[in-house]
Amino acid sequence: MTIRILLLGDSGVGKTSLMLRYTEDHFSPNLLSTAGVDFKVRHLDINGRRVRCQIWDTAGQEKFHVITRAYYRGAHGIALVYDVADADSFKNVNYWVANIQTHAPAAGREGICKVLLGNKVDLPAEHREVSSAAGNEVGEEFGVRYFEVSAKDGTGVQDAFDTLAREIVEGLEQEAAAAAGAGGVAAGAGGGGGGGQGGRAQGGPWRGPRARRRGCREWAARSALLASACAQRRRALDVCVCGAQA
Ligand SMILES: Nc1nc2c(ncn2[C@@H]2O[C@H](COP(=O)(O)OP(=O)(O)O)[C@@H](O)[C@H]2O)c(=O)[nH]1
Ligand SMILES: [Mg+2]
Repeated sequence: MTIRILLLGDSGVGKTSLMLRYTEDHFSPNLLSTAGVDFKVRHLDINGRRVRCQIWDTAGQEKFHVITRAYYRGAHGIALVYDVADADSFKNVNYWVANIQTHAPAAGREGICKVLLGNKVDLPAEHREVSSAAGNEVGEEFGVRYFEVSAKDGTGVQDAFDTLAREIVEGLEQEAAAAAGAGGVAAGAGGGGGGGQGGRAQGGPWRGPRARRRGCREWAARSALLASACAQRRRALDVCVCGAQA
């Protein structure tokens, strides 16, 4: 199974650093611009299931507040980041939540799992501009869990992303189980429709050159759709168009 988690938040809050800490367990104080890096992967074992967890980074476009639909496509979760030593980045959490509401595809908008991360807690107390209590409060306001993290020394990073990944996987499993429960009805009633979708996904355009060009992104969105359509069929399709095993 592949899940896709997006990083979101103001420029400079440490999104790229968090991605590198979680996927490669290192920190570089002199990160160059992230242009060119789409995502990095960490493999997880959740409830006995192998999960390929993609952490997607912005490519600097957040600087100009131009995160649009394309970035949200196929996302299962969002890690919304601010810098505890930068009050403006904390105020902008509201902006990013609104951005999700505006640009995330309607189907994912409500269901998408989110966590709020207050980064750079390694900094000395005198640099801190946002208290833990304020972070918690905003987390509660938006109904998301709040974590204090540091990409620099690693504090809380694994816990935060692991928690988000688990929430996503368990949500998908529940959806799949619910769909499987109603599967007989759906398959029977859907008949040609359901079968047609499966056939297309197995042998049709999703494996052809066009699908290959679209890559994993499209597949992730597709796989989320299929999860709710038919759990069994989805298992059979858990091979990505790029050849990677989900
Ligand atoms: N002290 C400290 N600095 C950090 C931390 N995370 C990132 N930084 C620094 O903050 C700056 C911006 O980080 P970056 O990951 O590029 O932020 P992005 O623009 O959100 O991707 C860089 O100078 C990082 O070295 C952290 O946890 N602690
Ligand atoms: Mg960056």
